[in-house]
Amino acid sequence: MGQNITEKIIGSHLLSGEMTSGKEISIRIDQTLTQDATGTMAYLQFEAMGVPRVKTRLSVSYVDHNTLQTGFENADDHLFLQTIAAKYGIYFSKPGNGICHQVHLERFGIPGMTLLGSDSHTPTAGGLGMLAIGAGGLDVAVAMGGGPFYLNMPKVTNVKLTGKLNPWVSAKDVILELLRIMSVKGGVGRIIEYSGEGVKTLSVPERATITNMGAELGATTSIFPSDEITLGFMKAQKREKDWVELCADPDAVYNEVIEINLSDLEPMAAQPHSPDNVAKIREIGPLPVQQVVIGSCTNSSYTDLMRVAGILKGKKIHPSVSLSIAPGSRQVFEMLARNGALADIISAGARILETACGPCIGMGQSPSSGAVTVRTFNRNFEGRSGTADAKVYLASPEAAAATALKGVLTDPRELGEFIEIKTPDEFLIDDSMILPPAEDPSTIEVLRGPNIKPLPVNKKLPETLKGKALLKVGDNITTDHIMPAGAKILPLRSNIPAISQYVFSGIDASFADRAKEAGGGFIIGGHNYGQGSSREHAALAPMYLGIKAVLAKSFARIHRANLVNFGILPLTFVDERDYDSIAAEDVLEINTADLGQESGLTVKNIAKGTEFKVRHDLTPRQVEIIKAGGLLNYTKQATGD
Ligand code: MIC
Ligand code: SF4
Repeated sequence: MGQNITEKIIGSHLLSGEMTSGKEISIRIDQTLTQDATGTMAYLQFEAMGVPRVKTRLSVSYVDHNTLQTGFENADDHLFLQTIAAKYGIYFSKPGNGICHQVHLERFGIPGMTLLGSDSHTPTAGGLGMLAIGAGGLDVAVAMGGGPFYLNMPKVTNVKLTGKLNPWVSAKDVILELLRIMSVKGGVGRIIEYSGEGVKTLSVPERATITNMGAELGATTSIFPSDEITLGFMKAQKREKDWVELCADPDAVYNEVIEINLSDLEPMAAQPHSPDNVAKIREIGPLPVQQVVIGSCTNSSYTDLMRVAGILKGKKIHPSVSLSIAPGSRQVFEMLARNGALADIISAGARILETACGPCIGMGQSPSSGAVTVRTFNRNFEGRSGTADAKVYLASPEAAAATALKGVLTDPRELGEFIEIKTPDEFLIDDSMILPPAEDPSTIEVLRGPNIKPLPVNKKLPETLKGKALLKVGDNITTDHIMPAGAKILPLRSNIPAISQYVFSGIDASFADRAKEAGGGFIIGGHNYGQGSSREHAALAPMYLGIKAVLAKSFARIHRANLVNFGILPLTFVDERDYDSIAAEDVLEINTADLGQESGLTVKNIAKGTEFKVRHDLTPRQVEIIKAGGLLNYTKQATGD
């Protein structure tokens, strides 16, 4: 029987288990990436493992999230990251060099290889035919130390693309259409594999926009074939020696197939406050817009910004709109500057930001109260922009630029003649802001400013967990709800005692104090609890506050793995009606002696005098991790340290 691309790559990297969907497997990781907001923890964890040098083929540490330096904290973190990278054999991409996923696509991604990144949009490299997965920092640290990456073998969903995008319809519209079809939960436990005639019509950056936002489907990753188009892109990056061809066998089988005819698509937008709340722009109706932001790892490639420049050329933005643009990488930025496109953008009235995540993670450019903001990003969760009542719409760069000119949400087809932009035959290559590791590690002193606090340690799992249901939340709670980001909180990513004060602060500002006072307790969640980012702080900080278990209807993959890594039990209701029976403040008791049994656990609701069953679906290995109080304790136990 023929194989699909997923099976080919997993098969050639398989270390344990069988490729049967739902079963635990482990794979060898060729490359890792980290970004600064998750990286400091990942490297502290790597350091704690005592491995002298990374064992991957390539590991890169990027600084792109916390680049707004309003105090010493972020700059301290940058220095720590630079020195620890030099010491342990890791390449260091300096702040200003670009967003991790864009730079990795340009300079490092290799078809057929595996990449594990401490950022949920790591699947961007799937646009090159790489199996690229987002994970918590601790999983990435283990991979850097040469350890396997464990996951449940996903189902493979084949998205068959036919036809060709019409003028002014964009790669963003392809993934918005898929989000409309599948929803933010639809990709959970799945890898989305693209095939069909339509693939040939999409450039690598377009494919990367699509695989990037596969994260919003909840998918493990998304992947395109590696073909002539991939070769062309890699040639233009002077990396053709790394190219290999990779496609599914003609008789490959998939768990499910979805067909999208590219010719049928129209410009769309995701409306507040979820990436799957998708509608056609022409049907959303006249919507005055106060802000437009173009950038992020989803849509800030050279071709994206050249088209934006072409739309803006010789025109001025609408007087009531503020337009900000952040190029995805220094390569893109410098090319725009040299060919004059940047001048067209500036002349139209855009505010130019540094090449970084910036507004996407609430680092500046928060909109005004109640504003409508149209962004080319991948997430529009409530409050993520830094303005609690802002309304964020996600759309293509073409739609964003048209909107900036008109002052109302605009279908780019209204712009008239299409602006054709080709992928260049040669990109401008200058890797001088990517520092190679030191040849002699003993010469490097790791610099730790006062913002870098030691890792908190967890205790072994007690036999009885007793505490209050500290908070009850609904479906689709994001990691932005659990552990908010933004300019004020992000600088505390290396300081768990300080950042834990903000856990759930947008939902219930008293949460952290109540949790501390009660000596910990439980969180009650709905479906898809923990969707969104890979930030392990959404597990680590609750752990620090004494949270012992989360009882939810279902979990998002990365967050569930992070909970396990930090010794917090992820439990699901056997009967979802039991969710309704719990009230906030109820005292619950769970006996964990049966953790190893298939039968699940019993939860006593002391307040109500009732009891109900929950499942944990942990593998035997995960049971041991939870019992030890998390993966670090477990690894130390296993190695006898
Ligand atoms: C995000 O887009 O939410 C982030 C910031 O890139 C996160 C990582 C983080 O929280 O540091 C992600 O997507 O994993
Ligand atoms: Fe950065 Fe935004 Fe991409 Fe996350 S989604 S990596 S914050 S640009």
